[in-house]
Amino acid sequence: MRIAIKGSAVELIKGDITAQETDAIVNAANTTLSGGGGVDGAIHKAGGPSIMEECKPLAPCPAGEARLTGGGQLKAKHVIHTVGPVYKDGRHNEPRLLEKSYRSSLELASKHRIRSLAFPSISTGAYRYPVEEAARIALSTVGGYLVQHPEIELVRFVLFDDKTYKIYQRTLEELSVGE
Ligand code: AR6
Repeated sequence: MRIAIKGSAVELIKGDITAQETDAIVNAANTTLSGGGGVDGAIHKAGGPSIMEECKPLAPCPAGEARLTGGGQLKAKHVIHTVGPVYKDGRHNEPRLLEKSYRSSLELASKHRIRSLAFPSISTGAYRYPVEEAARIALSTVGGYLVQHPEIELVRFVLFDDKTYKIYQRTLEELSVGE
């Protein structure tokens, strides 16, 4: 699925973030930036050890912030590492932190002339954020940013499983209708 926002595009695909050829891919990291499972493990495995070396002096990265490294052996030239909130009950600032994590990643992209980037569904794996709510925050934050920042040409969400893809699709349809 693809929608236009002014001159830019938001795309949803099912797939593996490490295979993307966008200028940057976004890592769902943790504050230590020292690797982990899920997206984080897959990116370090596919990108090789240089990414970890570059991460060391950039840690810690508090929830909501983002850091930039090269892409090592990945097709993407850059990796934006961001840390989403661990979901407790939705009353511990989780929505604001998740929004901040998308926004910080986009701002870092703008600053470094990154034109296209691919996001995973931040916080909805090990960090247990409910996907419906996370999808709404992810898509509305990105949509709002693109309206103001035409320098970003493409934001692609790379969803790993059918269920997550379908929820993002439904949410994007609802948000587009509501515009
Ligand atoms: N490509 C795209 N999406 C993926 C991939 C992949 N290769 N692998 C998993 N997903 P998670 P979080 C999906 O747990 O919730 C790490 O250990 C996955 O199915 O990667 O932000 C870090 O070090 C889910 O939908 O990120 C942190 O400690 C989504 O990506 C912690 O996990 C996010 O799942 C961060 O947890």
